[in-house]
Amino acid sequence: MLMVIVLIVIVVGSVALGIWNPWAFPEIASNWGGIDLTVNITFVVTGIVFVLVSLFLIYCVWKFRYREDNRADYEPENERLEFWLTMVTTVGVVAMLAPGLLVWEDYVNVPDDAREVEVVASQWRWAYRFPGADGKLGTVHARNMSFDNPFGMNDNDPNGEDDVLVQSPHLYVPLNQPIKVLLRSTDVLHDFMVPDIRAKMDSVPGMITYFWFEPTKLGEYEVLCAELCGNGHYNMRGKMTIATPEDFDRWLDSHPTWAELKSGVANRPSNPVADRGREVAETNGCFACHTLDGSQTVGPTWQNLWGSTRSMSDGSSVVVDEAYLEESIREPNAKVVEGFPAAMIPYALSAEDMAALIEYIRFETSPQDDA
Ligand code: HEC
Ligand SMILES: [Cu+2]
Repeated sequence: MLMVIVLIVIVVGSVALGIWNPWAFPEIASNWGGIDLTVNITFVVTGIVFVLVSLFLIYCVWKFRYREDNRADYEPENERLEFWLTMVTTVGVVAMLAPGLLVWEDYVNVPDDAREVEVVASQWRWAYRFPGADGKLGTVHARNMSFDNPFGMNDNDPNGEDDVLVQSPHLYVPLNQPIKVLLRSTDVLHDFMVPDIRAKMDSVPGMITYFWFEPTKLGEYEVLCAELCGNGHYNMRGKMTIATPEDFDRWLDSHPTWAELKSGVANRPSNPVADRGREVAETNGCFACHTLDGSQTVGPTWQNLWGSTRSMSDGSSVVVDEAYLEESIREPNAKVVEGFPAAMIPYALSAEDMAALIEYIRFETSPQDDA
C-alpha cells in the first residue's frame, strides 16, 4: 500500500512539474520554432507513455498484492495484446521521430541569400571569421596555424586577404539576415550551442559542419560548448549579439582583416629574446590556460600583466615584476591569484628559457606596448 502511494505521488508530481515547467525555454530568438515543436511533441508523447505505464504499475502492485492462497495463472503468450502493444509503440515512436527529420531537412538546407560566418572552436575558446567584400572565405589548413596565424590562413589564397578575423568569443550577427554557420575545430570535438536560437552543432577536427538560422530578436545571448572537451570545458563560453545591420557593420569594421593582421605582425618592433620566449610559452602549453587579449580561460589573462598589481587569495597583493613572474612559473602555488584555482603545475625551465619567457611577457604585456 505504501508503494502505491509513493508511485501516485511520483506520477502526480512529475505531471505537475511538467505543467508548471520552471525550466521553460527562454523566448526564441530565431526562426527555429519547429525545433521547439519537436521537443514539445517528444515531451507530450513520453509524458503520456510515462503516465500510462505508471498507472498500470500502480494497478498491478495493488491488484496482485500478496494474499494467503492466491495462485498465479500461467499465460506465456497473448497475440492480441502483443499486436496492439507493437502498433501503439510504433505510432508513438514515429510521432516522435518524423517531425525531427522534417526540421533537420530545413536546418541543413541553407537559403541562397545566407551570409556566412565561420566558428573556430579550440580548447577552450571561440573565434569567428567572416568573408570580406568578395563574399568568399579563404582556404585554411591546420598546418598553417601559428601564433601569428591563429586561423591557419592559406597565404597563397587571395580570397583570404580580406577575411575579417574575430579573435574574441563574442559574435555579432545582423537581425533578419539568414546566417550560414560553418564550424571547424583545431583540436578536439566541441559543440557550438546557442540555446536562445535553438541551434547547436558539433565542430569536428578535420571536417567542416554547418547549419543555418535567421536571427529574429535583438539581444545578447549565451554561447556554450555542449561537448565535454577537456579541463577548461566549463569555461568555454561566449556571447552572441543579434544586432541591427548598422551596429553589426560597425562591429565587423572594428576587426582586422587577415591582410591587416599580417602587416601588424610584420611591423611589430623586433625583439629576438621575446620571440624565443614566445616559443617557450607555446611549447610548454601556457596558452592553454592564459590569453593575451583579456579573455579569461583557466588562468588569469596576461593582458597588461607586467607592472600591474595582483591580489592574492591570502589577501596580500603583489606588483608583477621579474621575481614574481619567475616564482609564479617555478612555484605557482607559492602565491595563488585571487579568484583562481591553484591549477597550474610548477615548470622547471632552464635559466635561459626562463629569462626569455619573462622578457616575452614583459615585452608583450607592458601597458606602453599596447598601442
Ligand atoms: C593548466 C592551466 C595552466 C597552465 C598550462 C599554465 N598556467 Fe599559469 N596559471 C594558471 C592558474 C589557474 C593561475 C592562477 C593561480 C595561481 O596563481 O597559481 C596561473 C597563474 C600564473 C601566473 C601569475 C599570473 C598573475 O596574474 O599574477 C603566471 C605568471 C603564470 N601562470 C605563467 C604561466 C606560464 C609561463 C605557463 C607556461 C610555462 C603557465 N602559466 C601555464 C594555470 C595555468
Ligand atoms: Cu569545447
